[in-house]
Amino acid sequence: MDQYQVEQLKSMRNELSRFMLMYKFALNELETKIDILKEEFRILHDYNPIENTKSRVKSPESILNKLQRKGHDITFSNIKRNVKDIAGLQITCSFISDIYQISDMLQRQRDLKVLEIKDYIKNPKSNGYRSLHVLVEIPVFMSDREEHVAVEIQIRTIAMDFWASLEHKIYYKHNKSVPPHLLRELKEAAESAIALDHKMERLHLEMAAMNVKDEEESATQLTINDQQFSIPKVLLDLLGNDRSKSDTVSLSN
Ligand code: 0O2
Repeated sequence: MDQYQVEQLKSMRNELSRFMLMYKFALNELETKIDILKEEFRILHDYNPIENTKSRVKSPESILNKLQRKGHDITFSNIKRNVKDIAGLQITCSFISDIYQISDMLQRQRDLKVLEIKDYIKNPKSNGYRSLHVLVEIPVFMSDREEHVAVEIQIRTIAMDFWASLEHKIYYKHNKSVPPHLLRELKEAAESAIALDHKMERLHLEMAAMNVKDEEESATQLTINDQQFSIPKVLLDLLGNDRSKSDTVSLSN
Protein backbone atom coordinates (compact mmCIF):
# COMPACT_ATOMS: atom_id res chain seq x y z
CA MET A 1 0.00 0.00 0.00
CA ASP A 2 1.55 3.35 -0.97
CA GLN A 3 1.33 6.54 1.09
CA TYR A 4 -1.56 7.89 -1.01
CA GLN A 5 -3.64 4.74 -0.37
CA VAL A 6 -2.88 4.89 3.36
CA GLU A 7 -4.08 8.53 3.44
CA GLN A 8 -7.25 7.57 1.52
CA LEU A 9 -7.93 4.76 3.98
CA LYS A 10 -7.39 7.09 6.95
CA SER A 11 -9.77 9.66 5.53
CA MET A 12 -12.46 6.98 4.94
CA ARG A 13 -11.96 5.67 8.47
CA ASN A 14 -12.41 9.19 9.86
CA GLU A 15 -15.59 9.68 7.86
CA LEU A 16 -16.96 6.37 9.14
CA SER A 17 -16.00 7.25 12.74
CA ARG A 18 -17.78 10.61 12.42
CA PHE A 19 -20.86 8.86 11.07
CA MET A 20 -20.93 6.20 13.82
CA LEU A 21 -20.19 8.80 16.53
CA MET A 22 -23.40 10.62 15.62
CA TYR A 23 -25.35 7.46 16.59
CA LYS A 24 -23.32 7.02 19.77
CA PHE A 25 -24.12 10.62 20.82
CA ALA A 26 -27.81 10.08 20.08
CA LEU A 27 -27.74 7.00 22.32
CA ASN A 28 -25.93 8.95 25.07
CA GLU A 29 -28.71 11.56 25.01
CA LEU A 30 -31.45 8.96 25.20
CA GLU A 31 -29.69 7.10 27.99
CA THR A 32 -29.54 10.35 29.97
CA LYS A 33 -33.29 10.76 29.48
CA ILE A 34 -33.85 7.22 30.79
CA ASP A 35 -31.50 7.82 33.76
CA ILE A 36 -33.50 10.94 34.66
CA LEU A 37 -36.77 8.98 34.58
CA LYS A 38 -35.22 6.16 36.63
CA GLU A 39 -33.89 8.56 39.28
CA GLU A 40 -37.17 10.48 39.45
CA PHE A 41 -39.04 7.22 39.99
CA ARG A 42 -36.51 6.02 42.56
CA ILE A 43 -36.78 9.18 44.65
CA LEU A 44 -40.41 10.21 44.26
CA HIS A 45 -42.33 6.99 43.73
CA ASP A 46 -42.43 3.62 45.43
CA TYR A 47 -42.07 1.78 42.19
CA ASN A 48 -39.70 1.94 39.19
CA PRO A 49 -41.02 0.65 35.83
CA ILE A 50 -37.50 0.50 34.29
CA GLU A 51 -35.60 -2.67 35.21
CA ASN A 52 -32.62 -2.40 32.88
CA THR A 53 -31.28 -0.66 29.77
CA LYS A 54 -28.79 -1.77 27.15
CA SER A 55 -27.58 0.09 24.10
CA ARG A 56 -25.63 -0.85 21.01
CA VAL A 57 -24.41 0.69 17.77
CA LYS A 58 -24.86 -1.73 14.85
CA SER A 59 -21.58 -3.00 13.37
CA PRO A 60 -20.56 -1.62 9.93
CA GLU A 61 -20.79 -5.18 8.56
CA SER A 62 -24.33 -5.65 9.80
CA ILE A 63 -25.32 -2.18 8.44
CA LEU A 64 -24.01 -3.07 4.99
CA ASN A 65 -25.78 -6.47 5.04
CA LYS A 66 -29.07 -4.79 5.84
CA LEU A 67 -28.57 -2.15 3.14
CA GLN A 68 -27.79 -4.82 0.57
CA ARG A 69 -30.76 -6.91 1.68
CA LYS A 70 -32.96 -3.90 1.02
CA GLY A 71 -31.35 -3.45 -2.41
CA HIS A 72 -29.74 -0.03 -1.96
CA ASP A 73 -26.36 1.25 -3.14
CA ILE A 74 -23.75 1.79 -0.46
CA THR A 75 -23.68 5.51 0.36
CA PHE A 76 -23.83 7.29 3.74
CA SER A 77 -27.08 9.02 2.82
CA ASN A 78 -28.66 5.69 1.78
CA ILE A 79 -27.57 4.16 5.09
CA LYS A 80 -29.02 7.09 7.06
CA ARG A 81 -32.29 6.97 5.10
CA ASN A 82 -32.80 3.19 5.03
CA VAL A 83 -31.19 1.62 8.08
CA LYS A 84 -33.08 3.00 11.03
CA ASP A 85 -31.78 0.72 13.76
CA ILE A 86 -28.08 1.68 13.68
CA ALA A 87 -28.53 3.06 17.19
CA GLY A 88 -30.55 0.69 19.35
CA LEU A 89 -31.69 1.06 22.94
CA GLN A 90 -33.33 -1.83 24.77
CA ILE A 91 -35.38 -1.16 27.87
CA THR A 92 -36.60 -4.04 30.01
CA CYS A 93 -39.51 -3.78 32.42
CA SER A 94 -41.26 -6.15 34.79
CA PHE A 95 -44.80 -5.73 33.47
CA ILE A 96 -46.51 -5.15 30.10
CA SER A 97 -48.29 -2.04 31.43
CA ASP A 98 -44.84 -0.54 32.25
CA ILE A 99 -43.87 -0.84 28.58
CA TYR A 100 -46.73 1.41 27.46
CA GLN A 101 -46.16 3.78 30.38
CA ILE A 102 -42.50 4.29 29.38
CA SER A 103 -43.40 4.60 25.72
CA ASP A 104 -45.97 7.34 26.58
CA MET A 105 -43.44 9.18 28.77
CA LEU A 106 -40.88 9.21 25.95
CA GLN A 107 -43.43 10.22 23.33
CA ARG A 108 -44.39 13.25 25.44
CA GLN A 109 -40.81 14.62 25.35
CA ARG A 110 -40.85 17.51 22.88
CA ASP A 111 -37.34 17.08 21.53
CA LEU A 112 -38.09 13.51 20.43
CA LYS A 113 -39.90 13.04 17.14
CA VAL A 114 -41.68 9.70 16.86
CA LEU A 115 -41.13 8.32 13.35
CA GLU A 116 -42.78 4.91 13.72
CA ILE A 117 -44.19 2.51 16.28
CA LYS A 118 -44.21 -1.25 15.72
CA ASP A 119 -46.27 -3.02 18.33
CA TYR A 120 -45.12 -6.64 18.27
CA ILE A 121 -46.88 -7.17 21.61
CA LYS A 122 -50.37 -6.59 20.25
CA ASN A 123 -49.26 -8.20 16.96
CA PRO A 124 -46.49 -10.73 17.74
CA LYS A 125 -44.30 -11.94 14.86
CA SER A 126 -45.05 -15.45 13.54
CA ASN A 127 -41.97 -16.88 15.32
CA GLY A 128 -43.31 -15.57 18.68
CA TYR A 129 -41.19 -12.38 18.94
CA ARG A 130 -42.82 -9.73 21.14
CA SER A 131 -41.56 -6.23 21.89
CA LEU A 132 -42.63 -2.61 21.41
CA HIS A 133 -40.41 -0.80 18.90
CA VAL A 134 -40.52 2.99 19.04
CA LEU A 135 -38.45 4.66 16.34
CA VAL A 136 -37.54 8.20 17.36
CA GLU A 137 -35.43 10.98 15.95
CA ILE A 138 -33.34 13.06 18.32
CA PRO A 139 -31.31 16.22 17.55
CA VAL A 140 -27.58 15.92 18.13
CA PHE A 141 -25.56 19.14 18.29
CA MET A 142 -21.98 18.77 17.15
CA SER A 143 -19.16 21.33 16.76
CA ASP A 144 -20.16 22.36 13.24
CA ARG A 145 -23.68 21.05 12.65
CA GLU A 146 -26.94 19.72 14.00
CA GLU A 147 -28.01 16.21 12.97
CA HIS A 148 -31.37 14.54 13.47
CA VAL A 149 -30.52 10.97 14.34
CA ALA A 150 -32.83 7.92 14.39
CA VAL A 151 -32.75 5.58 17.38
CA GLU A 152 -34.77 2.39 17.65
CA ILE A 153 -36.03 1.88 21.18
CA GLN A 154 -37.11 -1.68 21.93
CA ILE A 155 -39.17 -1.92 25.10
CA ARG A 156 -40.07 -5.34 26.49
CA THR A 157 -40.61 -7.36 29.64
CA ILE A 158 -37.90 -9.51 31.22
CA ALA A 159 -39.67 -12.63 29.87
CA MET A 160 -39.84 -11.19 26.32
CA ASP A 161 -36.17 -10.22 26.54
CA PHE A 162 -35.14 -13.66 27.78
CA TRP A 163 -36.92 -15.23 24.83
CA ALA A 164 -35.56 -12.74 22.24
CA SER A 165 -31.92 -13.16 23.33
CA LEU A 166 -32.14 -16.94 23.15
CA GLU A 167 -33.91 -16.86 19.77
CA HIS A 168 -31.30 -14.40 18.45
CA LYS A 169 -28.49 -16.75 19.56
CA ILE A 170 -30.13 -19.86 18.07
CA TYR A 171 -30.85 -18.00 14.82
CA TYR A 172 -27.22 -16.96 14.41
CA LYS A 173 -25.77 -20.24 15.68
CA HIS A 174 -27.70 -22.18 13.04
CA ASN A 175 -26.78 -19.62 10.40
CA LYS A 176 -30.41 -18.53 10.05
CA SER A 177 -31.75 -22.01 9.10
CA VAL A 178 -33.09 -23.22 12.43
CA PRO A 179 -34.17 -26.93 12.63
CA PRO A 180 -38.01 -27.29 12.69
CA HIS A 181 -38.14 -28.89 16.17
CA LEU A 182 -36.27 -25.88 17.62
CA LEU A 183 -38.64 -23.45 15.90
CA ARG A 184 -41.61 -25.34 17.38
CA GLU A 185 -40.12 -25.32 20.85
CA LEU A 186 -39.26 -21.63 20.59
CA LYS A 187 -42.87 -20.90 19.67
CA GLU A 188 -44.02 -22.88 22.73
CA ALA A 189 -41.54 -21.00 24.91
CA ALA A 190 -42.93 -17.70 23.54
CA GLU A 191 -46.44 -18.80 24.56
CA SER A 192 -45.22 -19.70 28.07
CA ALA A 193 -43.59 -16.24 28.27
CA ILE A 194 -46.92 -14.58 27.32
CA ALA A 195 -48.74 -16.61 29.98
CA LEU A 196 -46.11 -15.66 32.58
CA ASP A 197 -46.34 -11.96 31.66
CA HIS A 198 -50.13 -11.99 32.04
CA LYS A 199 -49.97 -13.83 35.36
CA MET A 200 -47.33 -11.45 36.78
CA GLU A 201 -49.39 -8.44 35.65
CA ARG A 202 -52.49 -9.83 37.45
CA LEU A 203 -50.50 -10.44 40.65
CA HIS A 204 -48.96 -6.97 40.42
CA LEU A 205 -52.41 -5.34 40.10
CA GLU A 206 -53.74 -7.37 43.02
CA MET A 207 -50.78 -6.35 45.19
CA ALA A 208 -51.15 -2.71 44.17
CA ALA A 209 -54.81 -2.80 45.27
CA MET A 210 -53.74 -4.29 48.63
CA ASN A 211 -51.15 -1.54 49.06
CA VAL A 212 -53.81 1.15 48.54
CA LYS A 213 -55.88 -0.48 51.33
CA ASP A 214 -52.80 -0.66 53.59
CA GLU A 215 -51.98 3.00 52.90
CA GLU A 216 -55.58 4.03 53.64
CA GLU A 217 -55.47 2.09 56.90
CA SER A 218 -52.09 3.46 58.01
CA ALA A 219 -53.23 7.03 57.24
CA THR A 220 -55.85 6.67 59.98
CA GLN A 221 -53.37 5.31 62.54
CA LEU A 222 -51.30 7.34 64.95
CA THR A 223 -48.16 6.06 66.71
CA ILE A 224 -47.13 7.84 69.90
CA ASN A 225 -44.49 6.48 72.24
CA ASP A 226 -44.60 3.09 70.47
CA GLN A 227 -48.32 2.89 71.10
CA GLN A 228 -50.65 2.68 68.15
CA PHE A 229 -54.03 4.46 68.15
CA SER A 230 -56.80 4.57 65.58
CA ILE A 231 -57.91 8.12 64.91
CA PRO A 232 -61.71 8.24 65.53
CA LYS A 233 -63.81 9.17 62.48
CA VAL A 234 -65.32 12.27 64.16
CA LEU A 235 -61.82 13.60 64.76
CA LEU A 236 -60.78 12.93 61.15
CA ASP A 237 -63.89 14.79 59.91
CA LEU A 238 -63.13 17.67 62.24
CA LEU A 239 -59.48 17.85 61.08
CA GLY A 240 -60.67 17.65 57.46
CA ASN A 241 -63.10 20.55 57.97
CA ASP A 242 -60.43 22.69 59.66
CA ARG A 243 -57.96 22.01 56.83
CA SER A 244 -60.42 22.91 54.09
CA LYS A 245 -61.30 26.16 55.93
CA SER A 246 -57.63 27.17 56.29
CA ASP A 247 -57.00 26.20 52.61
CA THR A 248 -59.83 28.51 51.56
CA VAL A 249 -58.42 31.32 53.68
CA SER A 250 -54.84 30.93 52.40
CA LEU A 251 -56.02 30.63 48.78
CA SER A 252 -58.14 33.77 49.01
CA ASN A 253 -55.29 35.82 50.58
P1 0O2 B 1 -29.65 -7.11 15.37
O1 0O2 B 1 -28.60 -8.14 15.33
O2 0O2 B 1 -30.37 -7.06 16.68
O3 0O2 B 1 -29.18 -5.74 14.95
P2 0O2 B 1 -36.88 -2.27 9.05
O4 0O2 B 1 -35.72 -1.75 9.86
O5 0O2 B 1 -38.22 -1.78 9.51
O6 0O2 B 1 -36.68 -2.07 7.59
P3 0O2 B 1 -36.53 -4.71 10.45
O7 0O2 B 1 -35.06 -4.70 10.67
O8 0O2 B 1 -37.13 -6.09 10.30
O9 0O2 B 1 -36.91 -3.85 9.20
O10 0O2 B 1 -37.22 -3.91 11.63
P4 0O2 B 1 -37.72 -4.41 13.02
O11 0O2 B 1 -38.83 -5.39 12.88
O12 0O2 B 1 -38.03 -3.16 13.79
O13 0O2 B 1 -36.47 -5.19 13.65
C1 0O2 B 1 -35.36 -4.50 14.07
C2 0O2 B 1 -34.66 -5.21 15.20
O14 0O2 B 1 -35.61 -5.78 16.11
C3 0O2 B 1 -33.82 -6.38 14.77
O15 0O2 B 1 -32.57 -5.95 14.29
C4 0O2 B 1 -33.73 -7.18 16.07
O16 0O2 B 1 -32.86 -6.55 16.99
C5 0O2 B 1 -35.14 -7.03 16.61
N1 0O2 B 1 -35.98 -8.12 16.09
C6 0O2 B 1 -36.93 -8.02 15.15
N2 0O2 B 1 -37.49 -9.21 14.93
C7 0O2 B 1 -36.88 -10.09 15.75
C8 0O2 B 1 -37.04 -11.50 16.00
O17 0O2 B 1 -37.86 -12.17 15.39
N3 0O2 B 1 -36.23 -12.06 16.95
C9 0O2 B 1 -35.31 -11.33 17.64
N4 0O2 B 1 -34.57 -11.98 18.55
N5 0O2 B 1 -35.13 -10.00 17.43
C10 0O2 B 1 -35.91 -9.39 16.50
P5 0O2 B 1 -31.69 -6.90 13.36
O18 0O2 B 1 -30.95 -6.01 12.43
O19 0O2 B 1 -32.55 -7.93 12.71
O20 0O2 B 1 -30.71 -7.65 14.30
